Amino acid sequence: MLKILGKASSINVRKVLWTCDELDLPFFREDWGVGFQSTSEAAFLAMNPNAQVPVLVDRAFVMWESNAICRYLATQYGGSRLLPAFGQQKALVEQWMDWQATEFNNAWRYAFMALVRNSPAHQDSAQVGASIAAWHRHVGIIDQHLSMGTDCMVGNTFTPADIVIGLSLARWQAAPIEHPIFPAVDAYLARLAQRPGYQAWAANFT
Ligand SMILES: N[C@@H](CCC(=O)N[C@@H](CS)C(=O)NCC(=O)O)C(=O)O
Repeated sequence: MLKILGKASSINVRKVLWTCDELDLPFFREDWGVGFQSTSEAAFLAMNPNAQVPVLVDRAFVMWESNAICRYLATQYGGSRLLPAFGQQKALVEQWMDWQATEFNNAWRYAFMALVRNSPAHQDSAQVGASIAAWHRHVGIIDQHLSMGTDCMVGNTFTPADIVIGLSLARWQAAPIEHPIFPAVDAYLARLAQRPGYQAWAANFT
């Protein structure tokens, strides 16, 4: 059975858990990480030298980086169920997933750490304000994209891009900030909320 290492409170771990649910893949999740009592730090670092979760263990195969894990699972176990077979559509899925991991994530990190995690290291109000503005700007990019009339991030078929962007949008929606109105994003989140995977891994977390 697949083993997923990392706390379910981690948004990056939840990408992998939701992907498993979409593919009906049984998995075992364990709260592993540096400092976690039941593991040796050396053993964990041997699996992921970045000391971060998630880590996927698929028999003898070990990998890290949440979005890459989602793509691996879809390719290895999903056939064309989650990842489109057509090259250009698959490329667009990868485009949005890379954008989520780099541009979108970096936009909201400071504000999230300040306002939700109450991190003492993230209390510069100018940086909080800039991060909130960048957060909204990135959500606006998604809103504009979806307002062109697709149900999902790439066409009308649910893909791993919807998992990683859906989780990020759920975090934005739950954040204790004023939210500009983004009708296409609201409608998209309402569609995602129909899915058991969203209900399990996005709806009840910050
Ligand atoms: N780019 C990595 C980022 C992973 C990451 O930042 N993980 C956080 C949790 S969301 C982490 O492991 N933090 C240290 C810890 O929890 O011990 C990925 O997407 O997998």
